[in-house]
Amino acid sequence: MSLELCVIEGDGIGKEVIPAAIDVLRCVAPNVTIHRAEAGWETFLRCGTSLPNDTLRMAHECGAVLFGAAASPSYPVDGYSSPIVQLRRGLQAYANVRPTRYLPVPTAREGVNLVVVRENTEDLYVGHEHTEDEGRTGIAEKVITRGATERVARVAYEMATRVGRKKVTIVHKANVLPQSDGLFRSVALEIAQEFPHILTEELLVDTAAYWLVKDPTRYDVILTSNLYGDILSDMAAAWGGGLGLAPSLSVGDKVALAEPVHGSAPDIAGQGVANPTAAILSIAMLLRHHWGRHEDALAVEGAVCDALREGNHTSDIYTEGAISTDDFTRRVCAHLTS
Ligand code: GGG
Repeated sequence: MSLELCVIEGDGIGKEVIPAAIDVLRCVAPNVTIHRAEAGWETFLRCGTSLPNDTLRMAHECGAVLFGAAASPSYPVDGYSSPIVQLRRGLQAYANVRPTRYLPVPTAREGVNLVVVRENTEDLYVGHEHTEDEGRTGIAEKVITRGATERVARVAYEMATRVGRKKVTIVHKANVLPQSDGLFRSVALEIAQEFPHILTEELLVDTAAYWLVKDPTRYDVILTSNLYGDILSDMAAAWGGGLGLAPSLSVGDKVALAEPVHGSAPDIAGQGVANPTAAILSIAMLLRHHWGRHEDALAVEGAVCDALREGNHTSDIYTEGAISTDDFTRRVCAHLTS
């Protein structure tokens, strides 16, 4: 089968970790065809849009996308909206799967093995915001629908069933937001009934955050809405050793979008020191879940673990003895080609 991959490096360290991940992909799939496309803040400054139509078309055509990072400003810019949020919605890549598993680095916690399944297309991220009262009041609309909740819940429970996970924790704040989070809760619980072999529990998001800090090993699968999933998955990533090691895959009915959980990291961009592990492990998720190449996925994950176990690390893990993005990538590739 020929593999077609749309590659969008985006901003900042996206330009460093994505080429690294492609180098690793080529070790296991030398015939992959790469279609380059652009998106991000720099694209906006150059073209007046953060996600050109050509990019979205290419992403649709390939069906598989590797995205680096976006660097959206935290203040309103006329005509700008987040390219990654647009891309996830435009592709209807509606479930964002973010695993956190112990990796052999001193910053990771042994025994952690959880996955956050985050709804990816709605909630506050629909971006319906406005100001009133001459800018003294900011208002954002939170959208939760039955359809989007059903499909993300099915992804969570079907994945749990497929990979032999035992428990799904539904996370919401339905006691304060009964119309929106209340709908998420009731629809997720309805879907849960179709999967009686999986234990279901529910937690309010604040309690869920408390337990994620106190004992992350209590979690198996966390199913939640967009904003809570964004926050909880970054928290979880700390237990996996750090954001530099945290992969993700957004899945829909037709497409899959692999991207590291981390952002563009402007503080270290351009220095060649970014950790490519999250991007490389995102490629492994694409290999396994989208292309069905389980052996290749295992080989990539094994090579990353071997490289880390030997003590190879970038400076986000710890500074003493840290190596560059390229050197770390070479060590991973060496394990795949030896
Ligand atoms: N790779 C994920 C990523 O770029 N995260 C940062 C993020 O969510 N940015 C949103 C944006 O800048 O539009």
